[in-house]
Amino acid sequence: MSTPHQPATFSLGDLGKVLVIIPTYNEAENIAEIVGRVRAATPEVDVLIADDNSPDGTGAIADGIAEHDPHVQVLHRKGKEGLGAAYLAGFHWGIDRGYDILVEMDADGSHQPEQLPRLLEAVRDADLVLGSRWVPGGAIVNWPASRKFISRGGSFYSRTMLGLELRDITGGFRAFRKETLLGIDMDTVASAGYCFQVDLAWRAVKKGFRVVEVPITFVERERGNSKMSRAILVEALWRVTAWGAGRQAERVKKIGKPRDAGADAQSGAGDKAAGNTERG
Ligand SMILES: Nc1nc2c(ncn2[C@@H]2O[C@H](COP(=O)(O)OP(=O)(O)OP(=O)(O)O)[C@@H](O)[C@H]2O)c(=O)[nH]1
Ligand SMILES: [Mg+2]
Repeated sequence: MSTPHQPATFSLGDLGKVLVIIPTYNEAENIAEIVGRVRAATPEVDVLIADDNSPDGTGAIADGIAEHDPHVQVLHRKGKEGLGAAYLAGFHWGIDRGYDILVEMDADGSHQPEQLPRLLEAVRDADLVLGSRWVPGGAIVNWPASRKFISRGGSFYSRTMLGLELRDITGGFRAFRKETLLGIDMDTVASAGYCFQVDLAWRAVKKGFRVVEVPITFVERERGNSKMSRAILVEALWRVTAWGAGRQAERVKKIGKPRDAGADAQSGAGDKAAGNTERG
């Protein structure tokens, strides 16, 4: 790997039960390594591989890993339904089994398990922690300038349209308290690619949850194929635009009304949560 691995000195302490959910579609070349790294970096956490019946046999490899390690489980899903649907199924699976913290992590090595302790430390004092490429200390390895521009631009556009102070709103290396997921009506979240991540973070801020960002070094995948597509990008763009327009319409409606104490309290909660993002 291009970045040094840290020793496994992290201890969960009173954090509760932690589940790292890894969604997979055709990650046969990556799954064993990533699970091994998670287990080495954070031996107390459990791993759930949520596989969408990958044609390359990822599901069978995952079963083989689970057979030898009681900390690893596999959720076999019928077929490819997108990253968001796999995560929702994983969140429900984990909450039903008593997990307190649910972590999102890609299988392709872009999210480094050795940095998971940072997210887990931060979630002791937060409701949602975002691994962030765009806060001081955050970095990206092996991305062309064009890809960085799209990611930064996407976060900037979402932040502006939705009135958020978060720097990296499309990233997918995150730690949620279960109460956060239960509090944001997660089953109605827009379920494709980047929208899914934007929608989850935006809902958490709107509900007044404490959302913080911690710097991560994101490493471009070295093996296997990306599932990112132009369609996912275009969907994110139009959805964020529609959400932003809806938000502006709400604000205009509120300005037209006499002052309403309930509305003020709600916007205050959102401001407080967004302000907390500065701490990360
Ligand atoms: N279960 C499931 N997992 C998926 C699906 N689509 C993507 N994934 C997984 O989600 C994670 C992120 O997908 P990537 O293809 O790496 O997408 P990305 O990180 O946005 O794009 P790249 O930076 O180009 O790799 C990987 O672990 C994929 O295997 C899906 O439909 N179902
Ligand atoms: Mg990737």
